[in-house]
Parts: sequence; structure tokens; C-alpha cells
Amino acid sequence: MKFLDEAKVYIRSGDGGNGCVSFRREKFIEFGGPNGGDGGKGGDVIAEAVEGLNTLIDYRYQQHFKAKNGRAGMGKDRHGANGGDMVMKVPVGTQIYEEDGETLLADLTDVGQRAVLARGGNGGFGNAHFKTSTNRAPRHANPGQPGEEMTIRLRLKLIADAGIVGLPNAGKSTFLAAVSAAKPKIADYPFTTLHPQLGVVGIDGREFVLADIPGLIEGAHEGAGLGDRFLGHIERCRVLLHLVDGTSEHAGEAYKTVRDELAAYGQGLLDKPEIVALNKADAMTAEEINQQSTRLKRAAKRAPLVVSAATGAGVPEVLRALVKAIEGARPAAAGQPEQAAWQP
Ligand SMILES: Nc1nc2c(ncn2[C@@H]2O[C@H](COP(=O)(O)OP(=O)(O)OP(=O)(O)O)[C@@H](O)[C@H]2O)c(=O)[nH]1
Ligand SMILES: [Mg+2]
Repeated sequence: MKFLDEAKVYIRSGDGGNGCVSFRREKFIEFGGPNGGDGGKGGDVIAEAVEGLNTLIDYRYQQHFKAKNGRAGMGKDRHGANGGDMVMKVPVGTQIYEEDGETLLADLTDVGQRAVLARGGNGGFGNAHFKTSTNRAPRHANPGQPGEEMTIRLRLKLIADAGIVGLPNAGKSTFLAAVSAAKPKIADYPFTTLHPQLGVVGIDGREFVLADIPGLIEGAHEGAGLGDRFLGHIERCRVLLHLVDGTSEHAGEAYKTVRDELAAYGQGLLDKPEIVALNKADAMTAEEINQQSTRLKRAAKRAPLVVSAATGAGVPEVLRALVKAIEGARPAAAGQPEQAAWQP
């Protein structure tokens, strides 16, 4: 399936139906009075977050979304039918912006969450509505109100518990493939990964979602390489896994390059708890591991875990560290209520 995380679409809610002007006309009934019904309400355009989607690719093929108009009111006090709503199904994690791309209209972070993006116009009142003691034969009705139209932007920010960052070729995709059922492309050239991938990881009876994103290089915030736009997908991660290729020239420098790009991107990425791991241990001598670990420790100000995504050595330790950090980073308000101590 293709991946797309930005889309621009045009939406229009339904117009309200017109009110009706009509009079009761029956044999032997004089002055039957007004009986024009009200128009129906126009349909809304609604966005709904659904399970099982992780791309906005559908919105490349369909870019116009219109709700149905309300039907006009009719004689004999018949109310016009309401127009049907248009429901746009989007992946969880989709943010909806106005056309400017800056004004946030909705942020759909939970399955089933809905937002009304454009409200349908109200139906007009029929002439029966305008009957008063002094005007018992009103000859006017209201027109339905028009719907709203606008262009909106959808932006998907995947929701994962942990995100893997690192230079190209650090072994990020290899790691994701080793710990989950995800099947990312893996190869020894930079920028193998062109879009984010998610995988579900299980360890010690816990599960969490891990995201693999394209590698970062120096200057990514200025557009170098694939740029830094995919960092949007780890904005909502609780924890980062920073993988450093041990066979690279200088693990400390590699680490700093990525941290600088995270800093340039902002959005609190630097403040997230970070697990640092030196990868490709299988391809290094003990001496090299020592040297690169020392460099990495100096740069990260803490000893890295040593791992081989290829052989699996050290992987459970990394996963346990991630689980611990994820649970530690859970906001207190969202903590499990069953753990709260109850004092009688
Ligand atoms: N020896 C060894 N090679 C590894 C290990 N992990 C990854 N590799 C190799 O390193 C190369 C790059 O791996 P990827 O997983 O594609 O790297 P990536 O970080 O996803 O790279 P980008 O997607 O380009 O950012 C591949 O040839 C992998 O086989 C490891 O633990 N040991
Ligand atoms: Mg990759």
C-alpha cells in the first residue's frame, strides 16, 4: 500500500431545503389556512478516525467531498428530508487544518473520534410557521440556508509509542523487522526507507507500537536528504530509540548529527526520553565496541546499550528499556486507575 501523509481536499456541506408556501384546499373547507412544510437540513461533512488505515492515499484519488442537500418542504405540512452527511474516513492521528495549513480544526487521535468540518445549512421555514393571529394566511416561506464550502488540509501524524531515529544505514529498519511482523525494505544504501513504517512489538507480555522513519542526515532541517518532514511522525511518540551504526567512523559524531537535527526541528523531540543503542555489534571486534561505546557515551552522556539487529543479540534489553521508558513517560492523568491506591 502506498503511503501518503498530506492531502488537500475540497469539502462542501449540503444546502438546507426551502420552506414551502401552500394552503389547505379541500372541498367545503373555507380558509383552510397555510400548510407549507419546512425544508430539511443539509448534510454535514464529518471526519471520522477509523481503525485499519495508516495512510491518506485515498485522498489523492478523491479530493471532493460533498454532503447531500436538504429537500424542500411540501404542502400538507410535510417536512423536507434532511440531507445525508458525508463521512470522511481517516487514519487515527490525522490532523485537519484550514487551507493555510496552520489553523488546526481537528485532531483525531482515537478510533471513532469524529469532527464536524462543515455544517449543513438549516432548512427554511414553510409558511405554516408564519401563521399568527393577525396574519392567518402568510404568503412567504424562508429559503434554506446554504451549506459551507472550504478547502482543508489533512496531515497524518502516526501514533506510535516509540520511534527509531538515526542516520541512514544505522539499521533502523533491520531493528523493526527483527522485533515485529513489519517487513520494511532493508539495504546497505542510504535512504532505503522512504516513508514511515509501524510495527507492534511484544516483550514480557507487554505490547507497544514502534515506528521506523527515514534516516536523517546533517542539514535535514534545510531539506538535505529526505528532509525532516517525517519527524512529524515521531512528534507523538513517548520515547525515542536512537540507533547508531557501530561500524561508522565515529559513533559520537553520528549521534550528535542526529541530535542537532532533532533540535532544529523542535516540537519537543529533544525532551523525549531517549534510549541510545550502538548497533551492528556482530560486525565489530571487542576493541571496536569499546572504543565506539566510549565515544557514544561521551556524546550522549550515558552508556549506550550494545545490540545487533541482525543477530538479535542485545535486542531484548533494548526492548525492555523502551517499555520502561514508555511507562515512565505516560502522563500521570492517563495512568491506570486500577493502580491508584484507594484510602478509606
Ligand atoms: N552486520 C550487521 N549489519 C546490519 C545490522 N543492522 C543492519 N545492518 C545492515 O545495515 C544496512 C542498513 O540497514 P537498514 O536497516 O536498511 O538501515 P536503516 O537505518 O533503516 O537505513 P535507512 O532506511 O536508509 O535510513 C543493511 O545492509 C543491513 O543489513 C547489524 O546489526 N549487523
Ligand atoms: Mg530504513
